[in-house]
Amino acid sequence: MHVRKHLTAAAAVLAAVWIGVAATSAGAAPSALHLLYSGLAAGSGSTVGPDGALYANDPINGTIVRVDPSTGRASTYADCLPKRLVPMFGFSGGMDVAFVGNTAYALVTDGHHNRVLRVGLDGSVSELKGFGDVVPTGLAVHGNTIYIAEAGPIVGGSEIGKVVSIDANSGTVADVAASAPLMVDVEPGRGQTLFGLAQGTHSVGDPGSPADPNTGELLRVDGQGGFSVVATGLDRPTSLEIIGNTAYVVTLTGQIWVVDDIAAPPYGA
Ligand SMILES: [Ca+2]
Repeated sequence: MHVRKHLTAAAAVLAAVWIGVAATSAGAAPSALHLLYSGLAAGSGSTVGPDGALYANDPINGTIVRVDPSTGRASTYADCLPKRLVPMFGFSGGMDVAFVGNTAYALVTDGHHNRVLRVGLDGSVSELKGFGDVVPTGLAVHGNTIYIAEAGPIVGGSEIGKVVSIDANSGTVADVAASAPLMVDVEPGRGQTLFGLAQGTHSVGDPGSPADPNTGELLRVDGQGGFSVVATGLDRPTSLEIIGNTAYVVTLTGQIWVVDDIAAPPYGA
């Protein structure tokens, strides 16, 4: 009941919450993409829980599904969330999920209002940061730094997305890496590494519609204001999680894909 109350209270907003990751193995080149799970009606938002499992939000079924990151074995964690009214409309009302301690929070991006809201543990809501025409789509917190993925304004038919940082104390915004087509999420990896998820190119003019199939990319922030490519050919990815040196990509179509060995030592140091 306690969880249910918080899920409902937080479902109308977007909050900045990031969960720490555990370290596992090192490696050289990234592995080929492989499928972990395909049982969601749709995927929008995910996190790593306090138990080290993946928690993926299914906005069509109104559920949060727990998926074992090693075996792909899945179970329903919560089934009390509001369901998305327009099932395949990728961003409007697109929910995310996060944990604060052992409590789950369901989050909704209000991308077209271009702002990031913070939900207090008491359910209070405050505006953390307002933006111009950039459409914040994903975020991660690392220490006092908040990383935001921005879908970006449409230029020549495609969103020109980027990753920015916000200092949580001063509110100062700085560019981290640009540009990539329709950025939808950002996650820190091992060490100083930082990764972004680009949904891909966009032949439909409506900025609320998903990217073209199989044009998504997993990108690594290169430390020089740009990105390097880790994996391509992702089908409309919506959110990214990283556990150790492995990336988990949730797609709009409800699948979870895995890329192992996304970075090599010295991990951005
Ligand atoms: Ca994420």
